[in-house]
Amino acid sequence: SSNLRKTYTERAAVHPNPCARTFLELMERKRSNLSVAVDVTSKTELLEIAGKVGPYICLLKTHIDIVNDFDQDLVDQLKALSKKHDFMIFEDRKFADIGNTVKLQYGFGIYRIASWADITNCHSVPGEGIISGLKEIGLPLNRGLLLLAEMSSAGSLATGAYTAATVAMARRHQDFVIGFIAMRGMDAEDEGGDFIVMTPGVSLDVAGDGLGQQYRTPREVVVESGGDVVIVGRGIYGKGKNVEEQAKRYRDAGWEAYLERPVP
Ligand code: BMP
Repeated sequence: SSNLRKTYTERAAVHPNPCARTFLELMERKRSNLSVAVDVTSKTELLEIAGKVGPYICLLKTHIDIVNDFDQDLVDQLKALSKKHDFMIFEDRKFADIGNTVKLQYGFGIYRIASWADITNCHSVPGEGIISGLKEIGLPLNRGLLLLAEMSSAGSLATGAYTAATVAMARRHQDFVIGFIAMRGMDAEDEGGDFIVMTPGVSLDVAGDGLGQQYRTPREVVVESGGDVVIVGRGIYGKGKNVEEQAKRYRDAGWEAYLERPVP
């Protein structure tokens, strides 16, 4: 997969998708391929962690529907932090319904995800209509979509033919699909095009969480498996952690791995 070995800057220079281009440029400018998954249930805590990790990340990943006291002000403040610290926002919504329904879920309701999230993601299980539906809302706003090609959890059914069909689907929608959630480089670039691979299940300290999550190190993900972005959650803000210290630690580990990645 030749594209995966090119630098983010080289890829940005020729990428046809504005959202992907902006993101690749941001990673190189900020020297960060770290995304932090802030899975907390209060607005104050979410904003506090976002403010602390902001200087070290390229992408803030949210699960907005777990916030007890969600309001529009939370979104406004997250947007302000993303401007202040130069990061993009990824709502990890994992849409999984028919095209018409996901369109409504993406654009409407309390969260109005498309209005603030630069990137979101969906499962490929319903078939291609899910991409077409989301695209109707997201494309006019220059948003980007990731397909879940694989998952980090034990026993995931997203393997083999399912993963291959997901990659093929992405290839047919390169105006909107900018990449994958996957555990390794997807080789989708071998036939042209460029997909950003974001990999969750990353920890420098532990192997799992007792609920099926499986962790690998940034080096395993980026150097050995060809992932582009490491997604780290509890490894950064878990019990007793110094959030800034851990964010810097994972940012450094991710970037060192990127620099170590073999070049053509
Ligand atoms: P943590 O590092 O605390 O295990 O968090 C991982 C994050 O990545 C969670 O927000 C989870 O929803 C997400 N995630 C994952 O762990 N595995 C996947 O395959 C896909 C995900 O989005």
